[in-house]
Amino acid sequence: MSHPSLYENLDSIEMVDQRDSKDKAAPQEKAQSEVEPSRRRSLLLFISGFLSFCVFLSLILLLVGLLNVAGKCTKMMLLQEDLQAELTQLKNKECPRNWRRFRQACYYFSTQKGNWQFAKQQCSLEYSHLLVISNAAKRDFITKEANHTLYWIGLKDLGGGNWTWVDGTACRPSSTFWTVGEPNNWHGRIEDCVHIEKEGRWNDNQCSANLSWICEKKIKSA
Ligand SMILES: [Ca+2]
Repeated sequence: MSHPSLYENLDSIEMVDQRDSKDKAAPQEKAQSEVEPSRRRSLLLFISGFLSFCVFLSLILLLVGLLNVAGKCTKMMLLQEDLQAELTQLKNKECPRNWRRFRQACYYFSTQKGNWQFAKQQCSLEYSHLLVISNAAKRDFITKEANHTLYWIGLKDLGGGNWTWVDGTACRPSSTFWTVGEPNNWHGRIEDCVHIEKEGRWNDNQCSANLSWICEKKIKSA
Protein backbone atom coordinates (compact mmCIF):
# COMPACT_ATOMS: atom_id res chain seq x y z
CA MET A 1 0.00 0.00 0.00
CA SER A 2 1.41 3.25 -1.13
CA HIS A 3 1.05 6.58 0.74
CA PRO A 4 0.62 9.90 -1.02
CA SER A 5 3.67 11.99 -1.11
CA LEU A 6 4.09 15.13 0.86
CA TYR A 7 3.79 17.23 -2.32
CA GLU A 8 0.57 15.58 -3.29
CA ASN A 9 -0.85 16.44 0.11
CA LEU A 10 0.21 20.02 -0.22
CA ASP A 11 -1.41 20.34 -3.64
CA SER A 12 -4.63 18.92 -2.34
CA ILE A 13 -4.57 21.35 0.57
CA GLU A 14 -3.99 24.31 -1.79
CA MET A 15 -6.81 23.17 -4.03
CA VAL A 16 -9.12 22.97 -1.04
CA ASP A 17 -8.04 26.41 0.09
CA GLN A 18 -8.58 27.87 -3.35
CA ARG A 19 -12.01 26.26 -3.57
CA ASP A 20 -12.84 27.58 -0.14
CA SER A 21 -11.65 31.08 -1.00
CA LYS A 22 -13.65 31.01 -4.24
CA ASP A 23 -16.68 29.85 -2.35
CA LYS A 24 -16.20 32.67 0.13
CA ALA A 25 -15.40 35.39 -2.52
CA ALA A 26 -18.42 34.68 -4.67
CA PRO A 27 -21.02 36.04 -2.21
CA GLN A 28 -18.79 39.03 -1.45
CA GLU A 29 -18.50 39.95 -5.15
CA LYS A 30 -22.22 39.47 -5.54
CA ALA A 31 -22.86 41.68 -2.55
CA GLN A 32 -20.41 44.25 -3.86
CA SER A 33 -22.03 44.20 -7.30
CA GLU A 34 -25.35 44.90 -5.60
CA VAL A 35 -23.92 47.60 -3.37
CA GLU A 36 -22.11 49.63 -6.11
CA PRO A 37 -25.22 50.81 -8.02
CA SER A 38 -26.83 51.71 -4.74
CA ARG A 39 -23.83 53.85 -3.78
CA ARG A 40 -23.82 55.48 -7.19
CA ARG A 41 -27.50 56.24 -6.85
CA SER A 42 -26.90 57.75 -3.44
CA LEU A 43 -23.98 59.76 -4.78
CA LEU A 44 -26.03 60.98 -7.73
CA LEU A 45 -28.89 61.86 -5.43
CA PHE A 46 -26.50 63.74 -3.16
CA ILE A 47 -24.95 65.66 -6.08
CA SER A 48 -28.39 66.41 -7.53
CA GLY A 49 -29.61 67.59 -4.16
CA PHE A 50 -26.52 69.71 -3.64
CA LEU A 51 -26.82 71.30 -7.08
CA SER A 52 -30.52 71.92 -6.52
CA PHE A 53 -29.69 73.54 -3.19
CA CYS A 54 -27.05 75.71 -4.89
CA VAL A 55 -29.54 76.80 -7.56
CA PHE A 56 -32.18 77.48 -4.93
CA LEU A 57 -29.69 79.47 -2.84
CA SER A 58 -28.61 81.43 -5.93
CA LEU A 59 -32.23 82.25 -6.71
CA ILE A 60 -32.82 83.37 -3.14
CA LEU A 61 -29.71 85.58 -3.22
CA LEU A 62 -30.74 86.97 -6.61
CA LEU A 63 -34.22 87.72 -5.29
CA VAL A 64 -32.77 89.41 -2.20
CA GLY A 65 -30.45 91.42 -4.45
CA LEU A 66 -33.30 92.47 -6.71
CA LEU A 67 -35.42 93.47 -3.72
CA ASN A 68 -32.48 95.46 -2.37
CA VAL A 69 -31.99 97.25 -5.71
CA ALA A 70 -35.72 97.89 -5.99
CA GLY A 71 -35.70 99.34 -2.47
CA LYS A 72 -32.80 101.63 -3.30
CA CYS A 73 -34.50 102.74 -6.54
CA THR A 74 -37.65 103.57 -4.60
CA LYS A 75 -35.64 105.57 -2.06
CA MET A 76 -33.85 107.45 -4.85
CA MET A 77 -37.15 108.25 -6.55
CA LEU A 78 -38.57 109.55 -3.28
CA LEU A 79 -35.40 111.59 -2.71
CA GLN A 80 -35.64 113.01 -6.22
CA GLU A 81 -39.26 113.98 -5.61
CA ASP A 82 -38.30 115.68 -2.34
CA LEU A 83 -35.44 117.56 -4.02
CA GLN A 84 -37.72 118.60 -6.88
CA ALA A 85 -40.30 119.86 -4.39
CA GLU A 86 -37.64 121.81 -2.48
CA LEU A 87 -36.26 123.25 -5.72
CA THR A 88 -39.73 124.34 -6.80
CA GLN A 89 -40.28 125.88 -3.38
CA LEU A 90 -36.98 127.75 -3.61
CA LYS A 91 -37.77 128.92 -7.14
CA ASN A 92 -41.11 130.21 -5.93
CA LYS A 93 -39.55 131.99 -2.96
CA GLU A 94 -36.58 133.59 -4.67
CA CYS A 95 -36.34 135.84 -7.68
CA PRO A 96 -34.46 134.60 -10.76
CA ARG A 97 -30.99 135.96 -11.45
CA ASN A 98 -31.01 139.59 -12.62
CA TRP A 99 -34.53 140.12 -11.26
CA ARG A 100 -35.17 142.49 -8.38
CA ARG A 101 -37.48 141.71 -5.53
CA PHE A 102 -40.02 144.03 -3.98
CA ARG A 103 -42.41 142.59 -1.43
CA GLN A 104 -44.03 139.47 -2.93
CA ALA A 105 -42.99 140.00 -6.55
CA CYS A 106 -39.93 139.99 -8.81
CA TYR A 107 -39.15 142.64 -11.43
CA TYR A 108 -36.95 142.52 -14.49
CA PHE A 109 -35.60 145.71 -16.05
CA SER A 110 -34.58 144.80 -19.58
CA THR A 111 -31.36 145.91 -21.17
CA GLN A 112 -32.75 145.10 -24.63
CA LYS A 113 -35.15 147.31 -26.50
CA GLY A 114 -38.16 146.58 -28.63
CA ASN A 115 -41.71 147.64 -29.42
CA TRP A 116 -44.52 147.20 -26.89
CA GLN A 117 -45.78 143.89 -28.33
CA PHE A 118 -42.27 142.44 -28.40
CA ALA A 119 -41.77 143.49 -24.79
CA LYS A 120 -45.02 141.79 -23.82
CA GLN A 121 -43.95 138.56 -25.53
CA GLN A 122 -40.55 138.62 -23.84
CA CYS A 123 -42.18 138.84 -20.44
CA SER A 124 -44.46 135.93 -21.30
CA LEU A 125 -41.44 133.84 -22.20
CA GLU A 126 -40.21 134.38 -18.64
CA TYR A 127 -43.59 133.35 -17.18
CA SER A 128 -44.27 136.95 -16.24
CA HIS A 129 -46.11 139.97 -17.62
CA LEU A 130 -45.40 143.59 -18.34
CA LEU A 131 -45.43 145.69 -15.20
CA VAL A 132 -48.80 146.45 -13.63
CA ILE A 133 -48.63 149.40 -11.23
CA SER A 134 -51.38 148.70 -8.77
CA ASN A 135 -50.39 150.85 -5.78
CA ALA A 136 -48.24 153.84 -4.74
CA ALA A 137 -45.60 151.71 -2.96
CA LYS A 138 -44.89 149.70 -6.08
CA ARG A 139 -44.88 152.86 -8.17
CA ASP A 140 -42.25 154.43 -5.87
CA PHE A 141 -40.09 151.31 -5.99
CA ILE A 142 -40.21 151.26 -9.80
CA THR A 143 -39.46 154.96 -10.04
CA LYS A 144 -36.37 154.56 -7.92
CA GLU A 145 -35.12 151.44 -9.70
CA ALA A 146 -35.82 152.80 -13.19
CA ASN A 147 -33.49 155.68 -12.49
CA HIS A 148 -34.93 158.00 -15.19
CA THR A 149 -34.79 155.33 -17.91
CA LEU A 150 -37.76 154.89 -20.24
CA TYR A 151 -39.43 151.48 -19.85
CA TRP A 152 -42.57 150.01 -21.37
CA ILE A 153 -45.22 149.06 -18.80
CA GLY A 154 -48.28 146.88 -19.20
CA LEU A 155 -50.78 149.64 -19.84
CA LYS A 156 -52.51 150.08 -23.19
CA ASP A 157 -55.41 151.96 -24.70
CA LEU A 158 -57.88 149.36 -25.94
CA GLY A 159 -59.80 152.10 -27.73
CA GLY A 160 -61.35 155.46 -26.91
CA GLY A 161 -59.17 156.08 -23.87
CA ASN A 162 -60.01 152.72 -22.34
CA TRP A 163 -56.66 152.36 -20.58
CA THR A 164 -56.32 148.78 -19.42
CA TRP A 165 -53.55 146.83 -17.70
CA VAL A 166 -52.29 143.57 -19.22
CA ASP A 167 -53.86 141.61 -16.36
CA GLY A 168 -57.25 142.83 -17.57
CA THR A 169 -57.85 145.37 -14.81
CA ALA A 170 -59.00 148.84 -15.76
CA CYS A 171 -56.73 151.77 -15.01
CA ARG A 172 -58.72 153.95 -12.66
CA PRO A 173 -58.27 157.69 -13.22
CA SER A 174 -57.63 158.12 -9.50
CA SER A 175 -54.57 155.85 -9.64
CA THR A 176 -52.98 157.24 -12.79
CA PHE A 177 -49.56 158.82 -12.77
CA TRP A 178 -49.41 160.64 -16.09
CA THR A 179 -46.84 163.28 -16.87
CA VAL A 180 -48.53 166.60 -17.07
CA GLY A 181 -50.25 166.94 -20.45
CA GLU A 182 -50.36 163.19 -21.10
CA PRO A 183 -51.90 161.14 -22.61
CA ASN A 184 -51.97 163.34 -25.64
CA ASN A 185 -51.54 161.43 -28.94
CA TRP A 186 -48.72 163.84 -29.68
CA HIS A 187 -49.15 165.67 -32.98
CA GLY A 188 -52.08 163.51 -33.90
CA ARG A 189 -50.13 160.27 -33.73
CA ILE A 190 -51.81 157.16 -32.40
CA GLU A 191 -50.21 156.64 -29.00
CA ASP A 192 -51.84 153.62 -27.39
CA CYS A 193 -48.95 152.16 -25.39
CA VAL A 194 -47.54 153.50 -22.14
CA HIS A 195 -44.02 153.80 -20.78
CA ILE A 196 -42.58 155.40 -17.69
CA GLU A 197 -40.21 158.28 -18.12
CA LYS A 198 -38.37 160.67 -15.85
CA GLU A 199 -39.61 160.65 -12.26
CA GLY A 200 -41.54 157.47 -13.06
CA ARG A 201 -44.44 159.29 -14.60
CA TRP A 202 -46.31 157.94 -17.61
CA ASN A 203 -46.41 158.89 -21.25
CA ASP A 204 -48.49 157.39 -24.01
CA ASN A 205 -46.39 156.60 -27.08
CA GLN A 206 -46.63 154.82 -30.39
CA CYS A 207 -46.56 151.06 -29.73
CA SER A 208 -43.85 150.70 -32.37
CA ALA A 209 -41.38 152.80 -30.35
CA ASN A 210 -38.14 151.09 -29.44
CA LEU A 211 -37.82 151.00 -25.64
CA SER A 212 -36.73 148.80 -22.78
CA TRP A 213 -39.40 147.18 -20.62
CA ILE A 214 -40.18 145.94 -17.09
CA CYS A 215 -41.53 142.45 -16.43
CA GLU A 216 -43.23 141.42 -13.21
CA LYS A 217 -44.10 138.11 -11.61
CA LYS A 218 -45.50 137.31 -8.22
CA ILE A 219 -43.71 135.05 -5.76
CA LYS A 220 -45.93 132.08 -5.07
CA SER A 221 -46.66 131.29 -1.47
CA ALA A 222 -45.22 128.00 -0.17
CA1 LIG B 1 -47.77 161.03 -25.35
